[in-house]
Amino acid sequence: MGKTIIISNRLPVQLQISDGGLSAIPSVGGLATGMKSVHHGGESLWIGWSGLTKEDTPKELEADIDCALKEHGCSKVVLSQKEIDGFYFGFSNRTIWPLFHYFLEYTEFELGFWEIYKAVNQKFADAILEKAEADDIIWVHDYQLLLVPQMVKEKRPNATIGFFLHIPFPSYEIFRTLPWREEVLEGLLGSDLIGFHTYDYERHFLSSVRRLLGLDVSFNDVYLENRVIKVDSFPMGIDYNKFHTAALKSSALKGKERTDLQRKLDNHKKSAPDTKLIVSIDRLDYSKGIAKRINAFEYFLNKYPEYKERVRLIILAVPSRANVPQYQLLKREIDELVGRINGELSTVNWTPIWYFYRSLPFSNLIDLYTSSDIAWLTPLRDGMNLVAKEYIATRIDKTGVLILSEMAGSAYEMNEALLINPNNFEEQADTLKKAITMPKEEQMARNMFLQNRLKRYNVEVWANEFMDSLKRQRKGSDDFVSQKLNPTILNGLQKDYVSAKKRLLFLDYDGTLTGFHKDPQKASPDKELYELLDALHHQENTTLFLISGRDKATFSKWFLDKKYNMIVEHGVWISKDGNDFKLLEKVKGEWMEKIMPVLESFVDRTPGSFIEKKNYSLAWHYRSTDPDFGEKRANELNTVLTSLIGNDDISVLNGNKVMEVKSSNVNKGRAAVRMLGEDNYDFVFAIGDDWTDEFMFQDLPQTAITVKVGLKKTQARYHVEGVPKVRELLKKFSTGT
Ligand code: GDG
Repeated sequence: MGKTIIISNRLPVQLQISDGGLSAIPSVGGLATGMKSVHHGGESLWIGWSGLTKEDTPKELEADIDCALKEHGCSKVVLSQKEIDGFYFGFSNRTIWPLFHYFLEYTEFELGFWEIYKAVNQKFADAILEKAEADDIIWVHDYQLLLVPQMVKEKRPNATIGFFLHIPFPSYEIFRTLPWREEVLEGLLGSDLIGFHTYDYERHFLSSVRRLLGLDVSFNDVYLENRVIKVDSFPMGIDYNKFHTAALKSSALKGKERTDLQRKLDNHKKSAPDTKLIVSIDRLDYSKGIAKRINAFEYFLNKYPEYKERVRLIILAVPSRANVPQYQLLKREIDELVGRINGELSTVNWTPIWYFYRSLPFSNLIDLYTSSDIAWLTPLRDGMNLVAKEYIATRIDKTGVLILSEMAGSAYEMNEALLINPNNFEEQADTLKKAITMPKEEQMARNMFLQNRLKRYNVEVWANEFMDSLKRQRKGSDDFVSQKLNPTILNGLQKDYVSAKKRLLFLDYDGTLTGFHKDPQKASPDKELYELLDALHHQENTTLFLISGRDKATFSKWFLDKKYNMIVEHGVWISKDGNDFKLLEKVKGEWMEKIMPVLESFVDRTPGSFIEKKNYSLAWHYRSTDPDFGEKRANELNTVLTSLIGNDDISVLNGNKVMEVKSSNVNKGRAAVRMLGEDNYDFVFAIGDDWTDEFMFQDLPQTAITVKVGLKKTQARYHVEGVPKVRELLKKFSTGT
């Protein structure tokens, strides 16, 4: 196994230049800590931006910077101020961030930002391509690098690539407003594994993939022509021990050993033992709901005035993205709100809100967590929210109440917290009261569960689970159920073909010889296909059958004068040597009158679907419907039909975006076996793409060469990737070269 390459917008080290000297200090952020188990020793490389623009990097320090980064297993991507403005402050934080957090009103669709975003993503991809070797594992992080997976995959189809999104993935209705939505999805689909914090983000993503790209999705697998992509949720944890141990250590410090902030908090608690401290910590970002929280606090104090002078809200807002206008406005709004409320409500002994607009050292963060009776976190939308988890981890005596927004990803795992809707002030006011008056035993009981969970599913487990899943995904694609028709096998098959005395070929049509079309009538054969079929058909000692679920009128139109042998409607009709179709199986058709109205009612209720009436079967096509809706209706129809047909001799076939009702005694397998019995064949070949072809794969003898088109589970011995590969294979047979 090769090395691991991690890619994120920022490197996990801070470069500092002072007095012409250089230092590189490891960051303490969640991601950097989480990746420790993955990024260690000489087996891993982290690629990202160093934080210094090209303009800010003194030429004479370039080599030193590379050297300092190398010591931390890092390699830099050089970005100019213009690139940072367009890529980071522009597309990442003025388009993707607001859009993915459901702030459509703040979302800017600027072509200029998009162009720079693409170019910078290419820079990151090139940096990976320069360093990556064949068996390396590549893990790309977050919304700044959505296009990188595809850019790497394009050049290195065999690379193993994972992607993790740290922010929400919005619902289809929001995502589809993005002018470059297809490119973004395709960028992500360069990955082999795509991870999200929650199942909801995962299903939103899958829904967009189906609706916008029309790709097949089965459970959490996305099927491309030549590979399968796994999509899964991996809720990110924290470094539990780090926070818990820091809290233990800080509580053991005495007098002057304690930090300044801790001593001030201690004094405050001593002077007002009944006052409850409520803390909230976030980056200053509109998604975190800080302004709403302050308003809700005022609402609470007005609704329950008895708590005036008995509670205090500490707000730590960490400066963030100050170059983006929306953040500057938010800063002003919060400054004004805090000023107004403190101005209106303060007394000689009491200021309702303590507001810090800065970043504090880790030790002070611990002081705030451990000294606060309540943590109140009200994001309007948050991918995960690690602060909620950190607060719980620092509660060494298990007391403390966490009030958490339902809109945070972490709310899914933290059911024992008091969950609130941040837009509901009434509920928040009542919840604050509940938190203030919650008995210690209840606090401890709730936190015991939370702590156990956070301890178990920590950030290291998160990173390892993602990596294990990515490795499994890579292995999985190597040993797929059927064997891939690689060049060696293909050459072997060709040899057998050439030396065979009598050959029998069964070729399915749609999805095998030609691609799908929304209107089945438009999927007519092209010139290349006719030439290929002619070549096979005219070969000596070769019996070729087109075998399809199609109706005989269409196939007569397309192929009768070509004199190819044909079996249609899954085995009901047969035509040989250009003769008219004859019944191959005795079938009843009376049931069709009863089933037709049922299908018609489904057509009425499912826009885009239609019925294809064949002589002995009825097919309900739903390829042109909304994919989610179509699947739902197909399930419904399946239930209705199976209850209707009971023990009758008819059955329902679920094909590729089509449900077909037909006589049970008819299928492609039965038809193929009948043809096989007509002569002594020593080379039998069958190829097809959907599960109606599985009957052939099952029923033909073991010696037959059976080939599935696509990557779905199959009874066939081999698989090929798609229509172009099928044609290549048949060409090899037809030319004998
Ligand atoms: C994104 C997603 C997702 C905060 N103030 C200080 C400080 N912090 C640390 C906290 C915590 C981290 O910053 C903030 O993490 P969050 O998860 O709360 O939020 P985002 O920064 O928005 O992160 C988020 C996350 O990615 C991970 O996937 O959870 O949803 O938006 O670790 O402790 N640390 C120090 N001083 C501070 O003043 N030292």
